[in-house]
Amino acid sequence: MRYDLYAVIGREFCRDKDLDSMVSEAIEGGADVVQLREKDITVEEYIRLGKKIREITRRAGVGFIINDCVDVAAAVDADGVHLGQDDTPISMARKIMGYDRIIGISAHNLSQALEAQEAGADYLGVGPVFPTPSKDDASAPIGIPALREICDRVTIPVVAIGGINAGNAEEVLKAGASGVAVISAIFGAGDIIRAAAELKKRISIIKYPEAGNE
Ligand code: 3NM
Repeated sequence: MRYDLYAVIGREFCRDKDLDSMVSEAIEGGADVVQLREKDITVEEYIRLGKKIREITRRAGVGFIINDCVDVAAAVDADGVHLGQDDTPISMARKIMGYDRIIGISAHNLSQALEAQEAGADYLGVGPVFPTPSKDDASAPIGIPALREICDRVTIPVVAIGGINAGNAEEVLKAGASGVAVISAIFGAGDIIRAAAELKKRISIIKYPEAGNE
């Protein structure tokens, strides 16, 4: 799975548009993977939304990850689940998801990152790298040096998150992140397709300079 541009979305970030259109526009702009992140929701509703996004992502050939709920991820045939530090333990998640599906874990420091890797995570979501407007209970920003240290010390892909945009993506990727996960940089923009495309272009220039992306 490619994590280059990892779009995180939930209903709370939809303003005048519905979730389906926002996801479609992010994909049109170049999102490689979409995570559906819902907090206050019934399992039934989470599955209903998840099935719709699964259809859109499958048609587009884009990865699809469900936040927090392993059972919802399995029920909607997502490509994987993203777990927080206080969610289902990875060993239990693996039993439900199997080895063909992806398990990502949020890590906010080096010890959590090493522990998640040891426990068998497929990738890490590391952050918040910068202050974020999108998560009320976010921990303090870790900054680029701490991100770099984590990237240097783990072998699984690191997806950086928190306050990332087209203006700072370069330093994040140069610190060793495999990709950037964003909410506001894409979904807070008036033109989602354009914002995603701009960010994707920056990412591609840095990750694949030989491809002549400039
Ligand atoms: N998780 P934005 S920061 C969902 O640090 C999320 O684990 C974080 O939104 C973490 O791109 C965050 O708007 C919010 O800053 C990311």
